[in-house]
Amino acid sequence: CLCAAQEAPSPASGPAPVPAPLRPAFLLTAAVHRDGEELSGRWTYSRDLYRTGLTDINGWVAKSRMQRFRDIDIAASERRGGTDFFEFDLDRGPAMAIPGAWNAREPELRYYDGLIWFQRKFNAAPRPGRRAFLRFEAVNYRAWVYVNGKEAGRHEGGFTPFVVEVTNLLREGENRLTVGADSSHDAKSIPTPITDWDLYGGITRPVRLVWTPATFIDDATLSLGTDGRITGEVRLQGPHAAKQKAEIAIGTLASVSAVTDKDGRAAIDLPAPGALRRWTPDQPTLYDVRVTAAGDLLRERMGFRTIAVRGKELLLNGEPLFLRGISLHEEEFGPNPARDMTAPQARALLHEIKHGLHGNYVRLSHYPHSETTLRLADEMGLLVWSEIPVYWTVDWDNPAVLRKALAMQAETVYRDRNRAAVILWSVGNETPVSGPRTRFHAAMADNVRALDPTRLVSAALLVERRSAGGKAVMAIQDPLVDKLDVLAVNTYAGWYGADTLDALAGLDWQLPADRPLVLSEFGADALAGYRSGDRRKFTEQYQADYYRATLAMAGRMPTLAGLSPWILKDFRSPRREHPVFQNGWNRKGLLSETGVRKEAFGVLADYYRRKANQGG
Ligand code: GCB
Repeated sequence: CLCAAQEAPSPASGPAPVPAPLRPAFLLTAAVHRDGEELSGRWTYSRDLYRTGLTDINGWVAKSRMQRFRDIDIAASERRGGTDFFEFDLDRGPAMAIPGAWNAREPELRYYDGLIWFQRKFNAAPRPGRRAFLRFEAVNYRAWVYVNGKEAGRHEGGFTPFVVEVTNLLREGENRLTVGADSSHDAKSIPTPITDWDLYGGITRPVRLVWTPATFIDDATLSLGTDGRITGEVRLQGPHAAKQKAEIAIGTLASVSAVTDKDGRAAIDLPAPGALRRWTPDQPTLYDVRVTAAGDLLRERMGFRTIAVRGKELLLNGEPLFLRGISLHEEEFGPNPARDMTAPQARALLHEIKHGLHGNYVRLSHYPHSETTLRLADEMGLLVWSEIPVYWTVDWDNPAVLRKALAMQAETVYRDRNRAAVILWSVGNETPVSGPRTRFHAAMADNVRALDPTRLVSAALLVERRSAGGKAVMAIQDPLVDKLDVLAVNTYAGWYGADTLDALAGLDWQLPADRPLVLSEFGADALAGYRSGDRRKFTEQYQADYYRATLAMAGRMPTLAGLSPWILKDFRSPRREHPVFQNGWNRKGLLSETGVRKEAFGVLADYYRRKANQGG
């Protein structure tokens, strides 16, 4: 939870030293497999653009009248004569489907950017000997959570889960859950308001009420190392968390036990069983992992594989790997995405990558995608690049902002480290080089390595174009490369800037020879169905020719280990307002917003089919 992050004055010289890795108080790993219920469905709401519900002017205006989270039985008050005065009534407010961004739910909320209060009533009596938690998969961007009028927790960060304990807040019968969701971003938020995607607001992913025993298994993680051992940790929480025997079974292949220390942690270490089938995109074998301790049972589905770098090669299970991928925003097919990614929608998108494009890899940009998507990547066999929205501009000099980034990163790692699909943690996207910026990213790289030494670290860097001896030279001039296992660059030559498509053949790429390179982005807009006889920008032909020229250029890069062009499908972006071609959509998709394939889709699919046949 980022709620504790305090504002501190900006020092003159870059962020403060790296704080210890931040671990959320509760993780409830594999929440979908736990005892509980989803609080999806119709939630009532009340807009609050002036933030009255949070403002208490010396107990004057808002306190008595406008604080939506108060546990007021307005109907009873009205039966008594209606003389009490409230300027809210969430029981009779309009309703919308949760999870989902409000922008897509009501036309009048399409561009609403601010605070909305949501209310959901549910029946849940306290259960003797059991603990109750609310786990939010994502509220964009800040959340205030109240149960029966009392604050249960707060969170900042629009794409990572958070858990609040509500054991002592529940009452017999009807309970009132009120959530303030604030979509506004500022110079100190991550991301800032300057992005190229829609900053959808609201309770965008599921909310789950989870029940546990008093002492319970909060987290368990396992991973296969290049030394052939499976290591990990089980973590209990509760009054009897210490000195408990934890038993871990990996399908029917192996079982092992360990005893928790005084903090409720038990380290796991066993040789990989001989019959273990390594997870690969072609054979994404997952095992049922069962952890028992203190009378609690935790179930997970896990794959086991290794990922490493050897010189300019990427190695999956010791074998060279070429990443045949594409970038993806979290937007389902359709003209009005609400970012409420359901399993069928996520499956359809990943299916296009895996079977339409012959891909084995997806860059989940520019923020952690839904847990549903990550679990499907594991199941369907798609390797994943994961990133948090440290994007373009961030307040690099501000230690409080760095702390937010590190916490967001920690929440992502703890959420997804059991997904075999995830191989890369990225620490930034297209951030202009400067001292404070590089120190900020370096702190993130150190943090993510400390949190998860089993995966690779990368960042999508800017490429510098200069002229030397009459030639155009493309080079990475970025001290951050020292912190990265895998180099990645975004390149748009032939789309932005003066280079023609024919010029791409003459670009001279000067790249470090000792490290794998991924083209993390390249792309060109095309309006689906728009064609012309010539090479005109925004036509399907131009985009297809652009792909041909860029793929040919990529073929000349000796360290190339993968591609994730920009992007699978058109996505909403308020930055893109060309009145003919864009109208609020970034058109670099290989698919239109409704899923229609553009010509370039076939170009990339052919390229990947050939690569796959060559074993890459
Ligand atoms: C980029 C950004 C991506 C944009 C894309 C574009 O480099 O990383 O977020 O959407 O370019 O379309 O310009």
